[in-house]
Amino acid sequence: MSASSVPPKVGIVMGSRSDWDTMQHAAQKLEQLGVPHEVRVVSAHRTPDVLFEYASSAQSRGLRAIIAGAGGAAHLPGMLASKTAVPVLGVPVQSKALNGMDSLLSIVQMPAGIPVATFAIGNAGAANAALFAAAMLASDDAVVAAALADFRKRQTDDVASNDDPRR
Ligand code: RP5
Repeated sequence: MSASSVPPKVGIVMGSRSDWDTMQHAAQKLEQLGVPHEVRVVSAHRTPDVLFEYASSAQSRGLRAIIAGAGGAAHLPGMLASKTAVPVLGVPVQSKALNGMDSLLSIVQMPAGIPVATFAIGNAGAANAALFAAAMLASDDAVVAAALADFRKRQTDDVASNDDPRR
């Protein structure tokens, strides 16, 4: 059974379609690791009712983590976290005006009480949020644990087999 034909365990949401260039790196990683996931555009300020519905149904739909990417005044991850107990992993999207520093600070600086795990700005953050979500699932999913271990081994082998930068 493919990862996309079973109920999603991870939700990938983003504030705008324009965030997909970044957030596709999270989707690709989950795909590679065989983690069932879904992808949605959910805007905190343009579709607040959709945000509330998404967050309030996340746990009962079986989501174990939500990866939320947004740029600029990036309140999406914090707002999601305020409405669900499902862990929210925030990805600051690189903005044009401030290179993503605005996104980073507005996601990472959550007041005490509602945590959002915050990752690096841009593509690396999106990829790492997916790897982190997989690691959360791996504690009780042997298939995901094996896929993650295999990914890390291949990454290590790749460096070891190409260790002369002149080649
Ligand atoms: C945020 O505003 C989105 O997350 C996006 O990064 C940013 C710009 O959105 P668009 O104007 O490109 O739709 O809500």
